[in-house]
Amino acid sequence: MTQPDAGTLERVKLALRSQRIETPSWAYANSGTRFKVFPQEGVPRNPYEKVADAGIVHQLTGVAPTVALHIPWDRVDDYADLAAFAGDHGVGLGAINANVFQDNDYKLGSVTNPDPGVRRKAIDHLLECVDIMDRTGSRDLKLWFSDGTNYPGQDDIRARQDRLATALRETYDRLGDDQRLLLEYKLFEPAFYATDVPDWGTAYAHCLELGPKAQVVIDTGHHAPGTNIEFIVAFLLRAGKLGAFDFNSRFYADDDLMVGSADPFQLFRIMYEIVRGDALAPEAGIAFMLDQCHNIEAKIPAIIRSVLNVQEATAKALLVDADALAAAQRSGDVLAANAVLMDAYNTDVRPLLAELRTDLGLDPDPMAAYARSGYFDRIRGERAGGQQAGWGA
Ligand code: LRH
Ligand code: MN
Repeated sequence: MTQPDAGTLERVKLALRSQRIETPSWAYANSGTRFKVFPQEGVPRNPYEKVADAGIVHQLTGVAPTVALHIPWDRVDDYADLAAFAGDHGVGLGAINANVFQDNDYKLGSVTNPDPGVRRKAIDHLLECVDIMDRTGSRDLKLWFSDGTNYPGQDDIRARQDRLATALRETYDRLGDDQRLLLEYKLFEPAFYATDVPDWGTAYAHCLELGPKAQVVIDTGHHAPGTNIEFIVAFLLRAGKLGAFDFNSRFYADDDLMVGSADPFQLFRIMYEIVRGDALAPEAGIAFMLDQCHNIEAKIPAIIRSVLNVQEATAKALLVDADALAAAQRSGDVLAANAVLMDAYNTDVRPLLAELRTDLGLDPDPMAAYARSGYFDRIRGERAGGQQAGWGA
């Protein structure tokens, strides 16, 4: 196993400098499972405090310059003011996530509901989110639908697809020239028989039908166990229909744990397809977002750790010797080809990343820097009173 030469290390560091990871406002607030959401000291009480926490994550990592919002969890009177506040904290407002999964009216579905009045209400929320994007300057409208059924016969699977397509079409046609619609799929939960957007194929087909401003979101926790997610990445990249990731990790279902914590090798394989597809740089248009909930662990350190996990997987992916790999693949040398990938994966990239942070004028160890910053003690004091923000489930 040869150590990467200086030229390779410089190439890798240069690529890592352009990495951008978007953090989710809701991961700074209380979120958990259907059994219990454990409150924590210092949790934000409003979108401004969530954005401030996103600011410290970017300040310490240098690669998390935007924060995704979720509506209505992050509804404010003045989005331009929130955007200015975010700017003061060194971050921008990112994807706008619609929420048509918590209103009582959506029991039998939102945009796919048998009741046209309920469908209208859901579509109006999606359109309201585009209005908000006009005010926050966000490019992406992210749509996840909890819509589905629990029992065979409960509703007509095809009719629900027609209703979904109608809602997506009206929303798509409302988008501005520089705006996108990102469609997220999920195998199951909260629906337990048929989910209306259950897999990448369904999302891909709807996005093809809609047009170039519609792309697929891969939430890494939304697949059946054993799914080869990097295949989906490679396929959608090749088709020009991969718009974004919701990064997290899981041992069983949609566990929403820290990305890279349950399966760092899978994250490496995913980032290798991104590197192989020349899709890491912001110009490639892929939004790398986290979508996690930190029910028992300290939230800001968990998000910092998650950003570092993505950086580490990306650095390893960038170290893959593409020429050696191509040669081994061409000659059908299975073991040699696998070894090229494993050599990169088994490289300790932490010294390289520490060096990169020093080059960027950052502390080489953001976790230690956060612990020393006194930020938690400050917010614990400042945020003692009031109602902690949460996902209100
Ligand atoms: C659904 C999901 C979706 C978000 C929500 C917080 O499971 O992944 O992306 O809206 O989590
Ligand atoms: Mn998600």
